[in-house]
Amino acid sequence: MDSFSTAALLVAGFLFRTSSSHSATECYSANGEDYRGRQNQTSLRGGLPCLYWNETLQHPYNTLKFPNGERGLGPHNYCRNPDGDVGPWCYVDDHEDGVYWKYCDVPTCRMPGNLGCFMDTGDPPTLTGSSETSNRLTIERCISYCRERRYQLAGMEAGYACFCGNHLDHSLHGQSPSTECNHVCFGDHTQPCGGDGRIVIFDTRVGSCGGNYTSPSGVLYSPDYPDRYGPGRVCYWTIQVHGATAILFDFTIFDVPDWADMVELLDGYTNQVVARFDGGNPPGNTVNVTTDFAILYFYSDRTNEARGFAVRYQALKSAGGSFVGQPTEEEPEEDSSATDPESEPESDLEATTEWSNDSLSQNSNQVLYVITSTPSEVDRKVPAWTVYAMAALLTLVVIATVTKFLLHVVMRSTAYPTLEAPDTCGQNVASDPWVILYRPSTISFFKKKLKSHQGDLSPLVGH
Ligand SMILES: *[C@@H]1O[C@H](CO)[C@@H](O)[C@H](O)[C@H]1NC(C)=O
Ligand SMILES: *[C@@H]1O[C@H](CO)[C@@H](O)[C@H](O)[C@H]1NC(C)=O
Ligand SMILES: *[C@@H]1O[C@H](CO)[C@@H](O)[C@H](O)[C@H]1NC(C)=O
Ligand SMILES: *[C@@H]1O[C@H](CO)[C@@H](O)[C@H](O)[C@H]1NC(C)=O
Ligand SMILES: *[C@@H]1O[C@H](CO)[C@@H](O)[C@H](O)[C@H]1NC(C)=O
Ligand SMILES: [Ca+2]
Repeated sequence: MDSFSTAALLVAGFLFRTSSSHSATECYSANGEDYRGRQNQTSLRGGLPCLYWNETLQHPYNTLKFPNGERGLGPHNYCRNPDGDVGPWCYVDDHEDGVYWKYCDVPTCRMPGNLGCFMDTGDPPTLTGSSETSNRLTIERCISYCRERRYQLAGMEAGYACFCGNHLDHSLHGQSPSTECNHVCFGDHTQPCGGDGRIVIFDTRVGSCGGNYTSPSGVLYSPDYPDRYGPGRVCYWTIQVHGATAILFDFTIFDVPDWADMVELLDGYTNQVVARFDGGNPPGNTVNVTTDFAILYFYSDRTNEARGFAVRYQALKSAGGSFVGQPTEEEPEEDSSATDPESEPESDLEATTEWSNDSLSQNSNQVLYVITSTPSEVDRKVPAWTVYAMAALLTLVVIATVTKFLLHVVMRSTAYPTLEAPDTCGQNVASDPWVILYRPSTISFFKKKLKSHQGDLSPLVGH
């Protein structure tokens, strides 16, 4: 643990700067269910054209079933996520490949705080800090795991693995289309948790209970976002933008139906409440806090949790001001802890290689064997670990053997006889059941189920 705490401290001053700005994002949810943009093909580069939702009557999602624009459907062919899948998708006409729907790679649909989907070969690993695996992994669970350990970045891979770090080297780990990070989180099948050799990386400030923001614009999320906020939460965020005459707040998501839970915006100097929202009084218009210092307050009682909120803020400067309209990074990177942002360009190569050696075995293949074990067993930061290595290995072998047997039984008893993908699963069932859980084809069992739950019995699924 010590070497990692030290490493974390060493890099605490390093700032992650994304290459892309989210100022034009069209999504604030992790899975793009709020996407209402106009991309009408599965990819901007050589994608398939989407079918019109008013012409997909043989499928579960069409304008006949949702005639009033529910879930964003309408007489158009834009990518949507009407069924709580992990990303926007659309029906496509590609019967030759047996595909009838496909995920869309929508570059403009990435929630602020999601830094993107990256390659992770494990050599060197993309994020080199602590890690855990969990068959109940969600985005929030991984983020809070990393946040508790004071990391700035949290990455999810293959649906169940969580990696922490403070730095991401773009030159070593190229960015991938969002669709390659579309494996479901094992703990929440509506959230995307990376992919096979692909890691989706989040800023650990997403979903934190409180924080201090100083950049001219940004996005704040309710505690535990994108999971539901917990009971008994009391959180404060400060937004202080020097030189601003006003700060505008715009709630892009507000799902706080309980009248006993509330969100308040306060003048940071006088502590006067400027606006108060709850289930009975949701936000309508933009809120204008006419000072350079605002406080956002959130309270939840002991019952009736919900998804929470996403609120975008933008500081205004009086005539001649430089904030307004200026392209700004929405990541709240100018945190008070960051003393010298400009002196840390993206040249942290030495640091990366330096850390990669004392890192855990981050290779996905190795992680496979601890999938059903408790998270702490991955945390192999034991001093003099060589002493324990043999014992640990022995334990893992025993666990693996037992679980392999159990899983074998489970996989047999789970009745998905028509949904198997013989090419990928057939021989692996006998040789290594772990691969079954790991393979994308297995994960699409869930998807097949999701998309077919309204009576669409076609087993054809494409990626
Ligand atoms: C997609 O939209 C663009 C612009 O609205 C249009 O030119 C194009 O024909 C559309 N493509 C399909 C496949 O509908
Ligand atoms: C679906 O909507 C498009 C665009 O409004 C329209 O051109 C098309 O004729 C509609 N199709 C049907 C079957 O109504
Ligand atoms: C925000 O600032 C306050 C006052 O300076 C400090 O007490 C608090 O710990 C800070 N919070 C975070 C999350 O940095
Ligand atoms: C917010 O208040 C400031 C100061 O009163 C004013 O200049 C600005 O126009 C207001 N903005 C909006 C959108 O109401
Ligand atoms: C890790 O350390 C070993 C031996 O100290 C060295 O040979 C290897 O190149 C190092 N790997 C990395 C990625 O730094
Ligand atoms: Ca409540």
